[in-house]
Amino acid sequence: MKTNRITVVTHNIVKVHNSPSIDPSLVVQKMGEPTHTSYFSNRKRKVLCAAVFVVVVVLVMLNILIPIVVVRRNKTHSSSLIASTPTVITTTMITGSSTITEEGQVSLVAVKKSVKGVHHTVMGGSSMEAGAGDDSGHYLPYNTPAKACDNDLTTKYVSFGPCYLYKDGDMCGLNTGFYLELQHGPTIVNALRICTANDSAERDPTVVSLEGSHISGIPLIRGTSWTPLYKGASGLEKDPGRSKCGPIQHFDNAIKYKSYRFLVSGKRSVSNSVQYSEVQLYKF
Ligand SMILES: [Ca+2]
Repeated sequence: MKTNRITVVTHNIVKVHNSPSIDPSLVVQKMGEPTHTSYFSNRKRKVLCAAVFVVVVVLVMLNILIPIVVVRRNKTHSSSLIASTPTVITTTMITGSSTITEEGQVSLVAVKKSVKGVHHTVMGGSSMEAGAGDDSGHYLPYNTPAKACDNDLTTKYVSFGPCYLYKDGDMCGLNTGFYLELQHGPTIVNALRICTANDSAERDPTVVSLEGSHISGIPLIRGTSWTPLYKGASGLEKDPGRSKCGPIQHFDNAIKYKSYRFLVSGKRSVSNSVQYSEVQLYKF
């Protein structure tokens, strides 16, 4: 019995042995020629490859686009938060062993931390700069004008005005004060509050004034730089006690000023100076 034996000679040729009944021209063919079955297999393969390619492209695009969308949303959210941040901030006041949070209080952090002490200065007039020392026209070196703006009731500003350490009088300490430019820029101020120092109630200010200015720097020394906003009671007419704040004094103002000048023109009693632990400005 004869058997047909097929040998693969090459990748492209098939040869049939010992089969005289089969015409070799019918069985020798190129393997690469497509049959009906291989045609559909190739088509399925192509469709599958195309589908995989589309899925890969979609996944790549999602990986790129999703982070971009998230980042943009976060940026938009952050921008809206920044835009809604008020210029008036909440600050914390140090009161010895405890702290008090004040709503609506304007930060008195000054540009370049510069708080200029003045003496012999009245509302609407030019400023006479005060220095550190214990003579007339000076303030005590450890009780600087910056101590009236540091949110700390345990520190104070002591200014002699026309007097000095060992001379008391009715006018001592009057027409003194300070001015500064707000670090966070122009802000509306329509209220103020004064806080007493740790001792010497006779030095408490009873009549004060506040002025605003759109100017900054050296020209602030000119009286014409300033617009009057308030002159009147300090709120300390009735002594609230040592290192305590008086009631808030309100006044009308709807204009933002970048600089403010505070002056004292009345005090409680005979003394060698005027002193206070804090001047607080508010926007309501
Ligand atoms: Ca203080």
